[in-house]
This record gives sequence, structure tokens and C-alpha cells, in this order.
Amino acid sequence: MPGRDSDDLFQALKRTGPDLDIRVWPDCGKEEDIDYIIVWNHPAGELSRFANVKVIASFGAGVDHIFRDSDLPQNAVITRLVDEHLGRQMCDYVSGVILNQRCRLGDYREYQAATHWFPKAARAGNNVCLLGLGHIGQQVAHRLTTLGFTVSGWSRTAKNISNVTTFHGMDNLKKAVCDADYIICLLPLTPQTENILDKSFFRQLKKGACLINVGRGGHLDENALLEALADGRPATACLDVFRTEPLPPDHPFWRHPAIFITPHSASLTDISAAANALYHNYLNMKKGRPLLNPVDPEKRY
Ligand code: OXD
Repeated sequence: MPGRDSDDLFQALKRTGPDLDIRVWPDCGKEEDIDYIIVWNHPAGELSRFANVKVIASFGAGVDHIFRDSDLPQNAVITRLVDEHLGRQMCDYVSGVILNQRCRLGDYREYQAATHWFPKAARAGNNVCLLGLGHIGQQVAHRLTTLGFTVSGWSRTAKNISNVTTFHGMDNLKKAVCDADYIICLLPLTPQTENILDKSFFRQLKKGACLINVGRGGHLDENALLEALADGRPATACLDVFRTEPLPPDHPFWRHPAIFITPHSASLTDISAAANALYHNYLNMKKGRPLLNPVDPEKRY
């Protein structure tokens, strides 16, 4: 996990599994000793030297950072993190953003600065469309229906989720999003979903819609968004993920009045929950039991 302090994870893993022999990259000792690797944004080509690795475990829900590397060990299974904390935080974030917009809290912040007393009705629009109906997407859908929103969702393959109108396949993307007041991208980043939020996508949106991207920066065509905002489809965007992170200081998104930015913080991996899940899967591997949350290398999620 280059650039990231892995000491907290090291300590948490040691507490969870005191018997573990843990090496922290780049001090890995003998490469052939290593059978389980935990990664986040590793340098491409680095994993292929571990000939005995059986599991490559993502230190997060996404695995696109692993597939960026075309030189992965042949027989290793890739796993992703699935835990309640990640889903819960995402539900809080998305519902927070939507309710904030609906109650116009951003406007009132500005009025306050100008000592301006100006009550306005809450913003209309109750339709939310989720792009991506995996584990976290379904949790978010449930939260939003509980809050009284009308929720629809779009995914690659057909899904049946109570209280959610579902669509699937590229041919139905337009139908899924055309009535939405809020569009939330929670898709995995794969060759099929890269740049899915492009010019033609924005043309399908309702005027005044709000885009929330909590998937990956690679889903979004950044120039297309800037043009689309000028046309009001969408009228606002809340972005948590970017092609380059941290977002460079001179990037136009920082100062755009219709863009709200958060620093890839919508849902942060909880160290002790992650250590438990990683150790549990490590034991599964050691005991020859099925691994939890394996990734399909064809689908890449
Ligand atoms: C993740 C993330 O994939 O933090 O878990 O983006």
C-alpha cells in the first residue's frame, strides 16, 4: 500500500491473529514465503515475483487498482472487502448529500455569510437512480427508500430488489436515468463502465438533476461534465472520486460553483473491521475453505 501508513493495519492484524507472520512491503523477506498479499494501489509488475501467492486481497471494496496491473500472478484469487461499515458510511454520505441539496443547506450557508434571511421551499424531486446494484448499491437503495425517495437502479445484469425499479444492460441506461433527480454512480470500474458518464449520458438527464459520483474517477469524462453543467444536465455534481487523486490544485473542478468536492472520503475502510475480514479469509485459504468475496477476473468485480 505505497504512500499509505500501513502500521495501523499491521497492529490490527497482529491483534486479530497474533500467530501471523506479516511482512510490510518493500521489506518482504523471501518472496516464496508469501502466500497472501494485501494491496492498495501497488506498483504494476510488483506482484508477479511472488510465485506462491494464493490470494491477492484488496484493502477496499474496489479492485480496479489491482486489474490496472497486467502482470498479476497466474493462479492467485483476487478478493475484495465487503463489510457493513463501508456500506453504512456510503448510505450516510449519499443520503446526506441528497438531503443537504433538498433542504438547500448550501444556499443557507451563503445567505448566512451575507446575513440574508430568505426562506425557500425545499427542492422538489424525489426520484433517485442508482448506477450499480451490488452489495453497497443495494444498501444505499434500501436507505433511500426508507427516507421516502422513489428509487430505481441500473446494473449490467438483471436484479430483483424490493421497492426498487430495476433496469439492466446498456440499451436500458437511458430509461433508467431520464426521470431521475439524483443519479448516483456506484459502479465498479471495468473496461465496460469506463467513461460511462460521458456526453451522450448527460444528454439523457433531466434538466436540474444532480450527479453524485462515488464510484471511480475513471467513470467520468471530466470535460463532458463541465460542458453538461453549463447546459443544466446535470445542474450540480457531487464528486468524491477523481482520475488523479489528490485532485490537482489547478483542476477546474475545485472552483466550479456547481461542483461539490470531497476527498475520496465517502466510505473509508475501517481498520479493525478490515483486519477481521482479511484474517478470516486468510484462515479460509489456509484451511482450504471457500474464500469470501472472490472477484470474477472476467467481470473484474
Ligand atoms: C474502496 C474505496 O474501493 O475506498 O473501498 O474506494
